[in-house]
Amino acid sequence: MTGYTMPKGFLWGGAVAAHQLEGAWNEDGKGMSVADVMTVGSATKPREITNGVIPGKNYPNHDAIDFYHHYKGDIKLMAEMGFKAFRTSIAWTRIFPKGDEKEPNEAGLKFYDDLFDECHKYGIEPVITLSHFEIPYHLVKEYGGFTNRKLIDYFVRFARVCFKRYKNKVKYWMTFNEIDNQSSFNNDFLMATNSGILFKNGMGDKEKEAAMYQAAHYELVASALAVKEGHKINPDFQIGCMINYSPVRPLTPSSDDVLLADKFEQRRDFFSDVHVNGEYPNAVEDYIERNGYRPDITEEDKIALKEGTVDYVGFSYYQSTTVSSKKVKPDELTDLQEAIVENPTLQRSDWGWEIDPEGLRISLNHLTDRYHKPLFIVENGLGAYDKREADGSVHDPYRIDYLRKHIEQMEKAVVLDGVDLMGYLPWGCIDLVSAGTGQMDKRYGFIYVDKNDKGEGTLERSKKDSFDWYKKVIESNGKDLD
Ligand code: P53
Repeated sequence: MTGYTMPKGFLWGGAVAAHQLEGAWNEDGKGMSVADVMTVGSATKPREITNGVIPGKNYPNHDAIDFYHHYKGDIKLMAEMGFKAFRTSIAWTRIFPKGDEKEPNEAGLKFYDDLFDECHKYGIEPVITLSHFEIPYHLVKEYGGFTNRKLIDYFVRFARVCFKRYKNKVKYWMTFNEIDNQSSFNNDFLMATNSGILFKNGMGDKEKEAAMYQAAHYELVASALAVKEGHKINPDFQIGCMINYSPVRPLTPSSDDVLLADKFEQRRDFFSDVHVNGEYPNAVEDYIERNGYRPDITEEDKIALKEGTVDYVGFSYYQSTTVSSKKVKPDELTDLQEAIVENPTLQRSDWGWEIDPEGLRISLNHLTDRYHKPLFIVENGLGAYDKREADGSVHDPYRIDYLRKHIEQMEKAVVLDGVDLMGYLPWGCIDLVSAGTGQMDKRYGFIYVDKNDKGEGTLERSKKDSFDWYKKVIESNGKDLD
């Protein structure tokens, strides 16, 4: 199949996050992060968030795929695919093990120096998320995560140290991964990973939502202050936000469904609205007011938000969202999750994620119209069960099919719709620990890693069929999609 050629300099590559692949969870001075107290789950069983590390439980992030000791070989494989960019995160707890220290941990800083050097050896541009679901556990337990204003300073200190240290090695940054996911404030996993909030049993929706808006505010201020500092440290830095974008569709053409979809989108886009515009959108400001949440927002915060707007909008795209006013009336929308229904026109993955390639083109158009900023697809992909054959090969036509259809839509958005797109970094380019379920067997990679949900395996790496396919896509700059 022939696709369109992407503009010169388009960043083809892949994406991962520190806690999902590095392992070495307590080596070289690394502290415990919130990901280190999460057990393995499954497609039907959520991960447990334990009170500290309990001996005998299976914590898949502790060892993950041991990228910490395998990164040279892994980067070499990515270079072989022709990667122009590689997105990962800096584990906050390698740099500030508890999060509130004054001085950083040199061994942690050194690891990322070496990793970034390894990328540059092959002309691969690192794309770095500062906070990707790996907030120091100490900040969660002792401070209540981002419900505490002190976290702003701790995050900004972490950001400043990274910006200064990697000033000449990293150009592309993002502050908080999928900051908008916490709009589903009843999801304990998303609240813990996004903002370091552990809700007490029996807390009601109102209390949870108020805490979410407070935490989101402090994170948005922390992000803005970091962006401002980053630009001072290196004016060439490109610092973006990162959201989990999902275009919202009304289940029917009824006005109630359409209005519900609009309201849903306003509340979901609130996070990127603030990141890009430097101020709260009216709809959400009114909503917060009306509900009596009154977060602590100072005049200085407002100035910070204005002075630290982002350079681009990074986003993950996995699926679209369909809502029905039969579930929630537009004026009664609180937890966004409650409005969602299945889209009867779409197929689902083995984990129930809807597959909607056209939704990616729609996303690119919506985001362009809303923000007038360059966009960057920093996650997209299919989590699937793979089978490694006796000879080491892995045949994954379903993954190729998924990616091909999404790339096709992305290319149409760039060429036919005029979207300004920086690059495409599919998720989990090497098999890693799933964030949502903690599984190894929910695989996204072009590179297979021999390890299962029980933690057994040799960690041996092998190329899937999708490896050679993606290599051709990159080589042809998007033209050869066969
Ligand atoms: P997993 C929820 C909804 C959308 C994206 O997810 C999400 C999540 C969290 O599970 O996470 C992003 O591994 C995230 C990655 C994550 C990836 O999507 O649950 O930024 O860390 O691994 C895929 O299949």
